Amino acid sequence: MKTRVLSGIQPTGSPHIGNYLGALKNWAKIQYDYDSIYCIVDLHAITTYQDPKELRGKIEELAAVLLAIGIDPKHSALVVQSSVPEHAELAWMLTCVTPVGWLERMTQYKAKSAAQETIGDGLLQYPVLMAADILLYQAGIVPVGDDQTQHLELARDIAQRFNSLYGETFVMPATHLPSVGARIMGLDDPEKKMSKSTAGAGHAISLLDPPDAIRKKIMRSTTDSNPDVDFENAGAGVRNLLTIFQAFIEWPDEQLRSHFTGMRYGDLKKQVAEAVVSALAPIQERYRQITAERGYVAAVLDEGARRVSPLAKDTVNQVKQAMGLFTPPAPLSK
Ligand code: AQP
Repeated sequence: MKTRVLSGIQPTGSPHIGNYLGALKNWAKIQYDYDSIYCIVDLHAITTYQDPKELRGKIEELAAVLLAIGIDPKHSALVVQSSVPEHAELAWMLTCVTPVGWLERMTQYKAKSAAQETIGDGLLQYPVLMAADILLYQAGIVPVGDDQTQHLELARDIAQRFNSLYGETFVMPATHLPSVGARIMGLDDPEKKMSKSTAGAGHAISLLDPPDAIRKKIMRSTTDSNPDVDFENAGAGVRNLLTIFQAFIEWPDEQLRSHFTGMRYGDLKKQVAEAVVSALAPIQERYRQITAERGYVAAVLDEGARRVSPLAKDTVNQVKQAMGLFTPPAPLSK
C-alpha cells in the first residue's frame, strides 16, 4: 500500500506565492508518488471571523487555484474539510487527550490571539483540528511550509499520547518541507511571514495577480541601504527576493551566487519580477480555463469527499472502539 500524503490550506484569502513555494508546489510535485489527499480547510478558516458571503466564494476560488497549480483530481482527492464530518468528530476525541498547556505554547496561537479582541476557543483548538485532519487519513507525510512545523510536532505528540493511552491506532506523520522557499517573507516587511490575511497592497503576491501588479509589488519591495547584491551582507528583503527567484527557477546555490553577485537592486528586482510573472502565467491560464467550465470545480469537490469518506469513517470507528465509545453492532448475518 502506498504511503498517504495529506495537507491543507485555509480559504482565508487569495493564495500567495508563499503558500505556493512553501507547500502547494510540493503537493503537485509529489502527488503521484503517494496516495494523496489535499484539503481546503474551511473549519480552520472560521477560527477567525470570515464574512459568510465571501467565504463560500473563496472556497471555490481556492479549489480552482489548486487544480490550476496541477493537483490532478484523477489521482489526488481534493476535499473541502467541512464536507467530511469525521474531521470535526475526531478533533473532539483528540481534544480530550490534549493537555491545554500544549496548545497555549503554540506560537501561531500567541500571534493570532494577540490580534483579536475576544479570543475564540477555536483559535486555541486549531492544532488539534489539524492533527485530526492528518490522523483521520493515517497520513505518513505532510508537505507544509515552515510555519506549520510546530503544529506538526504537536500532531505527533497527540498521536503518541493517544496510542499510549488506548493502544496503537495512529500512523506517525512526518513533516515534508521544501529545500528552498519554506518561509517566504512579506515584500513590505521582510521580518514578517507573507500571509493571506495580512493587510497591505504591497505585502503579498497572489497567484492570480496580473503581471503589472506583480512587477509593481516587487519593484516597491523593501530592501536595504546597500547598493548591490552582496550575499554575505544582504538584508532580509534582498535574501527574500533571492529565495523567491531560486524557488521558482530552481537554480543551484552556486549559479544563483555567480549570477546575482554585484547586481544593482533595481536589476535584481526586474529579474525576480519576470521570473514570477512567467512562472505564474501558465497557472493563471489554467485557472481561466477551469473557471470557464461551469460545474467542474463543484463536481471535483463532490467526488473528493465521496472518495475519502470511507477512510474517515473507518478511522473514527477504530478510535471509538479504542476509547470504548458506543459503536453500532454489525448487522446480523442471515
Ligand atoms: N509565507 C509562507 N512561506 C512559505 N509557506 C507558507 N505557508 C503559508 N505561508 C507561507 C504554507 O502554506 C500552506 C497553507 O497555509 P494555510 O492557509 O493553512 O495557513 P497559514 O500557514 O496560516 O498561511 P497564511 O497565508 O498565513 O494564511 P492566514 O493569513 O489565513 O493565516 C501551509 O502549509 C503553510 O505552511
